[in-house]
Amino acid sequence: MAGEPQGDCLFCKIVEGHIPATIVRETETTVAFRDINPQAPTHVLVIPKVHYANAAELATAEPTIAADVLREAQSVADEDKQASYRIVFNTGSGAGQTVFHAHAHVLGGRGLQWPPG
Ligand code: DGP
Repeated sequence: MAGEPQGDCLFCKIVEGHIPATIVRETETTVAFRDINPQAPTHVLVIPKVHYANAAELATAEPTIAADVLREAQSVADEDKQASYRIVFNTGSGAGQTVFHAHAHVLGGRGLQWPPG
């Protein structure tokens, strides 16, 4: 059920500590950890501890936690001393989403092209 831990979800397993990750920040509602396949010097994933398939579902069900994710993205950038950064929410497999637990990519530390690929 949405909002509940999913046994087959990789990011739920990271939240529960069953899969190791390089955690950079943790709050009551979120975890931030370095992406296993970094695309920039700063590439951190900020996830809600609760399971929703994507950012829109999270924002609809838990708007306060969705705001927590955005606030944590800024904190990650601050900790990595990135004055400029990009937040990406891939939504749907056609957009490159591979893990269906809402997550913000926080990217910084290099020039970022626009439009993104
Ligand atoms: P997306 O493609 O938007 O669903 O992003 C999923 C990201 O998750 C992708 O950039 C790679 C990252 N990732 C996948 N598996 C792991 C893992 O086991 N550990 C960590 N730290 N990141 C992972």
